[in-house]
Amino acid sequence: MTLLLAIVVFSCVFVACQTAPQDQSWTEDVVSYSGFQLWSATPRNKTEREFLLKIRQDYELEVWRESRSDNRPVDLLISPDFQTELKLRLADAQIPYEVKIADMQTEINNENPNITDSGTEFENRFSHKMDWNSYHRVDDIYGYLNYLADTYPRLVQLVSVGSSYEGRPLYVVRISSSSSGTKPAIWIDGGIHAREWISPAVATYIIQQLVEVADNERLLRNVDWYIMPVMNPDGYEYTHVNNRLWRKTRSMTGSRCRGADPNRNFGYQWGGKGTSRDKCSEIYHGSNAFSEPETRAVSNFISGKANQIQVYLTLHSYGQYLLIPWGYAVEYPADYNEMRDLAKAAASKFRRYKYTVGNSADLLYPAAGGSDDWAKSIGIKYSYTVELADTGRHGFILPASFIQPVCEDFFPALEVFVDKVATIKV
Ligand code: 0X9
Ligand code: ZN
Repeated sequence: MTLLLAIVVFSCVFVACQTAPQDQSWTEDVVSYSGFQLWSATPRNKTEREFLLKIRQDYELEVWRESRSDNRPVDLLISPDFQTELKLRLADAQIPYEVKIADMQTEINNENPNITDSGTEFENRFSHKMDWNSYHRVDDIYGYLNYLADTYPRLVQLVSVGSSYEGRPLYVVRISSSSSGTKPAIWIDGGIHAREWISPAVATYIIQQLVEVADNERLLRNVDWYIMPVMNPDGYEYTHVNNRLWRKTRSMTGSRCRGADPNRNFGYQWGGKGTSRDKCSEIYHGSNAFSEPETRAVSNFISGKANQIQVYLTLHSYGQYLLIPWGYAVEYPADYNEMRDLAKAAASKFRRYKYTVGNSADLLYPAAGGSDDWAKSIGIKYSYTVELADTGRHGFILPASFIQPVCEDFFPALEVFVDKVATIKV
């Protein structure tokens, strides 16, 4: 075991730290983040920005959050091997930084309570293991979706839109109070990025609220819902079993590195800014647009319903943003102001967490091949990326105790989208 860990750490230090401890396709190792830290460094001017960029390149650091302007922090995952050296370099350059997470593995170990007991209790009572007190595996999530389809057949339809690279079903839940799908519809997806666990948790919570809470019936009256809680199930499972910080799909690339970034793989402006042709990069765009079975299946399904779907929401983390296209460059759609007004109305519903609304490339960074841009490009007028909580204290490793507050805060905002599209004739 010690030897295995040593191998894992060795492969990280000397091979591919830009991508965190990289894939070990030659064995089913578990990646340890023992000793890894999350640092937040704040450049105050161009010289400091350039210095940080140089450091990122020198040590092939993984970036959790980009700095978008002076005085905005960049979050960096730092291997224990570089910490002493980097402390000195940052001190020399007088760049302020803060250690946000002192030991990533401890943070990971404390993130998700053991779910065995509550799961069994739930299974006995409800024939499923789902709850929103912990993060669940794909089996629990799919078990819950099947339970809903069986229990509420007039309301819920479980559609398999294809299979993932590793053969898992790609499920979309259709929730409709009428048997014919002629109402305007809202699409929500989660789990494009494997490690952003809060996203499938929020997507499943929305499903639960729409289906099982009678009071929310009014949200179904004039609108149909298509909700896909886990778009990248292979990656999601991999984060539970092997590498908590995995982001991409799990497809073979013909190199030692697996997977493409599904949010660089959609067929609009594919291969543009903020993407990489390096198969080991976290933002590898794939061999061609829609090379990944997951993005292909989703795009085929949505294309077939492009006239019905009026709102496209894709759930990510972290940062607390409602991001408006375009994301491929700092460009604004002709109807940007309408899109912004609706997003602002939605954001005004949040009570606990404050979300910033704005253009994606401007607020974050340009990144082409995103699902939001693609949805907009095929005519879905209200297309947004939601970056859920938090703003960086925990980042991707958001403790499970945050699930309920984040979900409860988010759900009321959906009313704003419903009211907007309910009267549209499709
Ligand atoms: O980089 C991304 O794919 C998203 N951020 S994340 O931290 N969740 O990875 C932002 C995507 C915004 N949309 C586009 N650039 N099209
Ligand atoms: Zn994401």
